[in-house]
Amino acid sequence: MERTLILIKPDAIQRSLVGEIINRFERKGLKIVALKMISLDEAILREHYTHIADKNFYPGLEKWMMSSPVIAMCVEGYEVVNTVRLLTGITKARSAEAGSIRGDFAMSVSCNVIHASDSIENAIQEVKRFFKPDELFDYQKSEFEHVYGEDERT
Ligand code: 3AN
Repeated sequence: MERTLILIKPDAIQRSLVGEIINRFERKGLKIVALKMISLDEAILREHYTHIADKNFYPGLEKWMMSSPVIAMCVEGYEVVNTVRLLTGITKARSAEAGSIRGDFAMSVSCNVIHASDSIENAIQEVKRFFKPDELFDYQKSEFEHVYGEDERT
């Protein structure tokens, strides 16, 4: 089973959307294997956003991502990286598909409520970046018997 990283960003914290967002992932049938509130610093943000660190909007993004704590989550499921991106919606939230998290809860390109890993390779790196091994929990979720077919559960 794949694992992926989700960050619930400062706008979602300020707008009291944390429960609503976690609920979306739970209702989809995903398994939460790690969850914590953390404050980010320049170093971790520069590493996390290497691909956009040279953009003119980066200093504002960095400042904003440090403006409040964020919630970091790791969820597990069959082909979950792609599923979580679909549930997230596109970067420009006001054009994101209705029914997606950004489509339902945000209007902005910068304040777009959550981050979700965009590939399996990045998910592996990002989960390691935000969680120590002992913060990730291996356990059986009995619900999986009803969420997946037998061939999808291994
Ligand atoms: P995504 O989060 O959809 O994968 P990325 O990786 O291109 O998008 O961008 C990372 C984050 O940088 C976005 N979630 C958003 O907060 C911010 N961002 C991206 N593009 C812009 C932009 N043009 N102006 C301001 N902030 C942006």
